[in-house]
This record gives sequence, structure tokens and C-alpha cells, in this order.
Amino acid sequence: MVRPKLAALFLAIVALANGQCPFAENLVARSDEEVTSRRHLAQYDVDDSEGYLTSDVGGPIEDQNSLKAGERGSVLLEDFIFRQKITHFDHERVPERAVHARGAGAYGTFTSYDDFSNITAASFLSSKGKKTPTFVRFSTVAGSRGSADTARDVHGFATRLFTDEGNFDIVGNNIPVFFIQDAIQFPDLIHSVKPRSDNEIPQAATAHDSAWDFFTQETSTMHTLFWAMAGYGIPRSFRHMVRLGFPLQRAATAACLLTGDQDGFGVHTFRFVNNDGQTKLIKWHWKTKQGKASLVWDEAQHVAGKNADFHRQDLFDAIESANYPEWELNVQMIEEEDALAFGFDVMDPTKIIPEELAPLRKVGVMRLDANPVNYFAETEQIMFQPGHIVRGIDFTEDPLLQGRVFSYLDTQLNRHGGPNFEQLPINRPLGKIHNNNRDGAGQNMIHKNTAPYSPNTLNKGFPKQANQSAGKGFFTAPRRSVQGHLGRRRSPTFSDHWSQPRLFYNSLTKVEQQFLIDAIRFETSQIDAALQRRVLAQLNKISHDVAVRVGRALGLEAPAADPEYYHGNRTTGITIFGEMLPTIAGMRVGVLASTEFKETISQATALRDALRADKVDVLTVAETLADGVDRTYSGADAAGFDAIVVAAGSETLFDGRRKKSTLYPPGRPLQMLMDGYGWGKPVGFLGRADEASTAAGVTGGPGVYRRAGQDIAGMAKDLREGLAVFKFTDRFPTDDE
Ligand code: HDD
Repeated sequence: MVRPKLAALFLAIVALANGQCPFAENLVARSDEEVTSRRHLAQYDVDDSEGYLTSDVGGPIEDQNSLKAGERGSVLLEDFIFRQKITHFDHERVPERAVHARGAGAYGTFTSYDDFSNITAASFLSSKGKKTPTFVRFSTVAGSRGSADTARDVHGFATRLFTDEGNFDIVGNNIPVFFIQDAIQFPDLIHSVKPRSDNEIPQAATAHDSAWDFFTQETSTMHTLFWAMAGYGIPRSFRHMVRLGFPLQRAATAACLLTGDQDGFGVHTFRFVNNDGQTKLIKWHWKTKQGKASLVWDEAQHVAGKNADFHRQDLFDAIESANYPEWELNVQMIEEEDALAFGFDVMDPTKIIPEELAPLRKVGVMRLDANPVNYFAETEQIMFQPGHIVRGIDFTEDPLLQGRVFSYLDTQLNRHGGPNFEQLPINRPLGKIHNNNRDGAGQNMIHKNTAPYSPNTLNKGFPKQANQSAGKGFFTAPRRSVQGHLGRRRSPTFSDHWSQPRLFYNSLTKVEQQFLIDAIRFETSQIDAALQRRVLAQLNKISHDVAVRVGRALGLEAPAADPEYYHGNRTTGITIFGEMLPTIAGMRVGVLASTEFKETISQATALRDALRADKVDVLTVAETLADGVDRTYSGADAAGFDAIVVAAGSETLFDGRRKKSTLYPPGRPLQMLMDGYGWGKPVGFLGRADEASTAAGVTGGPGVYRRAGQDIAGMAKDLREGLAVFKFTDRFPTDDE
């Protein structure tokens, strides 16, 4: 069988309907044998490329008409074919995830950079070049399964490593901290964020009373909230969530700041344990090699309406066109005795460990190179758990982590309806399972051992107990200890909720600070006035300036400065717009052309050829789907492109009197140009396009490129720079400008 399969073609059609870029041109056909990252699952694939339709029990059948008494009915109870088909359909759905319901996944391979056995006994890090199959599921948190990808939200980044010593899951987010410090508060957090219980409004949004009612009382939420209100809440794609550490300076023209490597997203502190029982406290960081990029809010809202599948489509297309995204796995390591050495508690999941205090160490790289074959069987049925842990790694006392270890197992029982969910193909480990767990709904294994208990003599003691010294068993860090009086309380070392949000805010560029303030203004303008005052009180503990600026938009006066947590510290790796993207592969350029002027279509085609080697998709937009045209103006939108180019040929396109589109009002291409510019995208003009640029109010400045009609190479060069800058942030005024 050769990929892509029907699913890929279907998505391409959906893409067309949505005005997005289909990957048809870049499709890379690979045989299933070549897709190694999901080879262990191939035994479960069902190939319907030949044969007769059968019932669930294998007999060939026809199923297009029910069995009736007489031509006009009724249908007979005897019709087992009807009943089986309808019954199966009626039971197709399983409960969607209570959170992170909306997501997309992909397979890949993790490659270890070295032998790290001096610090961890984890087998996937035991030798240089060791390869481990992986599956990743990206998600939003609050929205239901059909919600839009670009809702402002924390984004899930859950990774499964199918190691040769069992499945290991890192169930993280694209934000390195979390809202709460104790898992017992999770239902409260989620109930406040989810839609109202009476009318189920709003979907996938925190801009409502209950969310901010909770945030302003449980102030541990402030730090994560700041990250989500900044660009981290609206990433350009899953591929651009979290980033790589080789910063290049953005074009000097693009208001920017040079930064170093940045923090990551395993959130909790874990332990590495080596075979000698020595431990280190660690934090996991996945860093994208695509670079960090985010949308701007107005754009994200447009995308949500135009293409709810924006992120999943980007991931799917990238993989189908062999533009495989990669992330490097880094760890921050500290000594056990330093858990309280930095002025905060490293067991507190609302805190980052700034990189100045604990540098990142690269341990390997993950490349995603295969799409799931069946969304339900693979992406919907993968059941991640922080409790899926392997020898060489251990938990810590973090109360949020402790609660998660329970909750994920429990939720899978609910979703699957029984304890055998680990037997589903996507959840099966690479190795064989030997234990005394038995029976239950959907039992897939046929156990031959008639002594399913330990210890036993009837089965010669098998399966044997494995531990640190025998059978390479999982082991708890030997010197780990806990003690204390029982009590429902929170550690005083968890009580500072404001210093790190301020550290985050200080570390953003000026325009990113403005985006954050604008996001809080957007959210809080939709909530009750009493809550707005509580928001200002909290913001004021972080920054008086932020409180004043948000207050101004709400028509409220901020309280007097509350400087207890004010400081001038900054840390590296926070800014999103401050760095050049290391690759522009997978970006899309929309060329605004006209079928009335063939020359403009030729310009677009030439530009496509010029950027092919960069793996940039250049799409031609015109009035009709004539030769060489990919999109009509009615089916395209600036939100679907990372850059907009006006192909003017030798005459102008936007002269309404002479060159009016036959199908669409001249305002449509103009709108795309204005939106693209307004959302900070690179904008180019090929040929005589003065009227277009004047009509759009795009007079010049960084990221605005003008080239003669024949100078395709020049425009391609400009776009390479412009796409790597990605957003020209000088176009967004700040409050003091
Ligand atoms: Fe969670 C899903 C990430 C705290 C309870 N969580 C879920 C997923 C991600 C995270 C990425 C989706 C996994 C997938 O793709 O299938 N969750 C986090 C992070 C947290 C966190 C980074 C804090 C550090 N979660 C958290 C707490 C609880 C849960 C404190 C409960 C006490 N999370 C769940 C859950 C979900 C889940 C209800 C829903 C579906 C599932 O687990 O499989 O059990």
C-alpha cells in the first residue's frame, strides 16, 4: 500500500474548501514499510483494498437494504445485518477527554544524543544514536472535540516513548508552568474555565465570569495566565510550539530582542535515578527546531472561523510533504539539596527554574514523520498517563504530580469502560506483557498460566518479581524519603504567586507586553465589574503599569502601587517574536493575481518555482479556478497565508474602473492585503502596484517589499527574510505611541 491514503486526499479536499493550502504538490509517497515509526502497529492495520464485505463475525454479506416483509416494509427483527450495523454505529463514540478533548497526533522517532547512564538508568537514553518510536498528541485544553484549533488556550504536548523497557509518557504543555499547586483543585479550575453550566457558553474561551472569578481568588493561576495571554496561547502551529536554542537575530528592522535558549514544558520536577541509586532533580524541555511563532489575536479569531482545523492540518500536511518537524529534548538538572536554594520551591509547578540558575542540557531529538492511519484508533484512543514511567525516572513530591498519577488512570477507565485499555494497539508497549491481571471487558489476551497469583509454585514462580537488581525492574529512588505531620495545607514555600509572572512580563519585548495587556483587556472587558476590580488588584501586585493600562480600557482606576513583588529581573528564552525562525519550510505565501491578466498568473508561478527549494507553498489566488490558479478570492483569506504578494503584472490590479473582478467585488483582494499587513505579515508588490498599496494604506516600512515585475528572484529573497522574521511587530502600536 502506498501513502498518502484516502484520508490525505480527503483532507486536501477539506483544505480546498477551507481556502487553505493543500499539499498536493509536495506529497511524498512512501510505502508502509518505509514508515518505521509506527511499524510495531502495522499488524493491526486493516487493508480493505480487496475482498467482500463481511459481518463482524466474518461471513460475506450485503448491507445496503434492510430485510423487509414485502417491498415497502416493515423491517424484520430477524435482520441481524441491520442490527449489527446500527448497533455498532450507536456505540461509535467514547466519552471525549474531560480536558484536552481537541487534539491531533503523529508518530515519530526519538534519537538519544549519547549514553546518559551516569545520570539515569532510562534505557531510551542509554546509548548514542539509540532510537525509540514515539507518538505525540497536541491539544487545546478547554474546548470540546469539535472546537477551533486557534482558541486562546494552553496547548497540550503529550509524548509517548515506546521504550524497550515499557511506555514512558511525558504529558506536558507548551507552557512550562501550571495554574494550580494541588491536584485537588483541578475540578474547580476546569469547572470555572469550561462554558457556563446553564447555556454552555462560551466554547473554548476564558473570557467569562467564572474563569476570572476563580483566577482572582486562586492567585497561583497568575503565572500560567500571563503565558497564555501572551503569544503562547495562540501558536502559529503545533510545529512552532516551543523552540530550539540557536537564536539568530531578527532583521534589525523588526523591533526585536536577542535571547538565548529557553525553558520548556514538562512542568513538574521529576527525578533521574542511575543504577547506583544516585538522583538529580530534573525538568523536561522539548524545544522546537522550527522556531517559536505565534499568531496575533485578531488573526487567530479569523482563523478559528475560516479553518477550525488550522493546526491539525498544518501538522498533517507537513508530515505528508516530508517536512518532518523536530524537537530537541533538554533537561535542566539540579541537586536534591538545591530544591529550595533559588528563592522558590522547585516542587511548586507554578514556577520555572530560570535558565541562568540551571542550564539546559540536550539529551536527544524527536522527529515526527508519520501521520496516524485512523484518527479514532490512534489519536483518540491513545491514553497518556504521567504514571507511565520507566526505570531511571522517578516522581517527586509535587502535589500536582501526585494527583495526576491517580487521575489519568481513572479517566481512562471511564473513557474505555474497563481496565483493558492498555491492550488497544496504540497503548500496547513494544515488549510482551506478563502479569496476573485478568479478565475484564474486552480482554484481548488468552492467558495460559493457571496460577495467576504471586507467589506461586504451580507455575514455577513465574512471572517473577523484577526489581533494581533483577530483571531490570522499575525502582523508586532508594534514598527518597518523606516525613511530616498530616494536614490539609499548602507549603509556605508555595506562597509567592506574583514574582514569576513579573519575571515573565519583564522578559517580553515591548510589543509582546502590549499583546498581553490587550489580551487581558479583551478577556476582562467581558466580565462583571466587581471581578474586573479584583483583576486589577491582582495585576497590580505584578505590575502597577499593567494594572493602570488594563484599568484604562475598562474605565476603572487602578489601585495605588503595591510594590511587594516588584523587581527588575529578566530571564532568557521568553520572547516569541524576538528571534528569526531557523526554517521557513511549511510556510504559505498567497499571491493575489487576476485571470484577466495572465502575466500575474505567470508571476505567481515563477515565485512558486523560486521558493520550492525552501519548501514554501506559494498559492495563486484569482477570480476563478483557471489554469495556474489555486484559490478563488471567495475561498481564500489572509489568515491562510504567512505572507501576501500582490502580482500586478505591468498594470495595477486594484483600479476598480478598469480591472474590476468579474466575480467578486474589488474589495476582496484589498481586504486580504489589508488584513495580511495588519496582522504583521510580510507583504510584497511585484510590478506596478502603487494603487493597491495606496488603497490598502501600505506605504512601506519593514516587511514591505517592492520589486519590478520581472524580479522574481529578488522577491523570493525578500520573502525568505520576511517569513523568517514572521511578524513585523513595529506595525502594532503600543499604548505610549
Ligand atoms: Fe492533565 C489530559 C497536561 C494537570 C487531569 N493533561 C491532559 C493532556 C495533557 C495534560 C497534555 C492530554 C493528553 C492527551 O493528549 O491525551 N495536565 C497536563 C499538565 C498538567 C495537568 C501539563 C499540569 C502540570 N491534569 C492535570 C491535573 C489533573 C489532570 C492536576 C487532575 C487532577 N488531564 C487530566 C485528565 C485528562 C488530562 C482529566 C483528560 C483526558 C486524559 O487525562 O487522558 O485526566
